[in-house]
Amino acid sequence: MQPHFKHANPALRGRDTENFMPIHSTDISLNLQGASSEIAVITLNRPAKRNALNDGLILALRDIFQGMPQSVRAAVIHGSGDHFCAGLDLSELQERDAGQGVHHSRMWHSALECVQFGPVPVVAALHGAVVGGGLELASACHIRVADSTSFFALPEGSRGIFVGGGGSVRIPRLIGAARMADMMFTGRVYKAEEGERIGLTQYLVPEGTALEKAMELATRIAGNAPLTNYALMHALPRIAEQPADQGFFTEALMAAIVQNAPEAKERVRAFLEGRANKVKSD
Ligand code: 1HE
Repeated sequence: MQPHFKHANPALRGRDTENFMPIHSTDISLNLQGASSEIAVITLNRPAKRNALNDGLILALRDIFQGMPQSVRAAVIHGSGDHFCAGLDLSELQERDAGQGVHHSRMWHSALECVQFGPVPVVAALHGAVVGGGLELASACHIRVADSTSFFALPEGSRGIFVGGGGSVRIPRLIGAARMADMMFTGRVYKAEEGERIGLTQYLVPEGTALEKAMELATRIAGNAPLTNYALMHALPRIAEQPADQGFFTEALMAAIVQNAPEAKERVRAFLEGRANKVKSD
């Protein structure tokens, strides 16, 4: 079982966002946490079906990111029950013709683009099954924290289908095309420790603590200058795809824009005047 995150301020605990925007699925929820409602906690809430992603849930996920309240500076996504996510809801996998198949996959793409290139950085808190479309969703997040019960697989290979939620673009960028092909060819399942070793996740934590760790990280991220977070989400992945010469130039432009923000100047001044934290090794 995942622990339920409790904020220090009881007034904000479990604050519902129905006043901010409609969510057209009971299978996903959004709660704001933090003293200024700066952390969005998004819960896949379909444990009886292992949080399998049906169309309504994917569209609701897109809507949450498109309508994120202004106060939010970082988001955490996690699953209720014993698993993060069992991937595509296979009961909805109907007979589609080729054109419908393209549109269905593109619908997933647009939703997961809203996660990756949305308003705020997203930390995925993973436990249990992180498989198929569940791994595709996790791959669209910016940081992945896995507890020791997590396991990762792409069962599409054995179901006679292919990834359709952007997995073939994002997963090779994390672990390489050869490892992804192996997962799909052979049904290989990576355990939590292996997932961290090969780069699927950045943090490995004890059972039941992924959400707590993800909240800690999101709180730190929310304290960054917003323009720095924006550059990390929107400039860094593009620079990483550019030839070095263009990447250096884009970096220079982004660095100049970010350092010009009044908040950046104040943060640097605070350090020089001994008012800011030093970098510590522990
Ligand atoms: C589901 C799904 C699902 C569970 N769609 N209903 N994904 C998969 O191929 C993974 C399929 N699922 C599993 O391998 C296992 O369910 C788990 C390892 C995730 C969890 O096992 P367990 O023993 O805890 O649960 P369970 O008993 O298998 O499942 C509980 C219920 O959830 C059961 O329904 P019930 O009515 O009999 O209670 C399952 O049928 C249901 N369930 N997973 C529909 N995925 C954009 S393209 C992405 C392509 C893909 O993601 S393909 C990979 C699909």
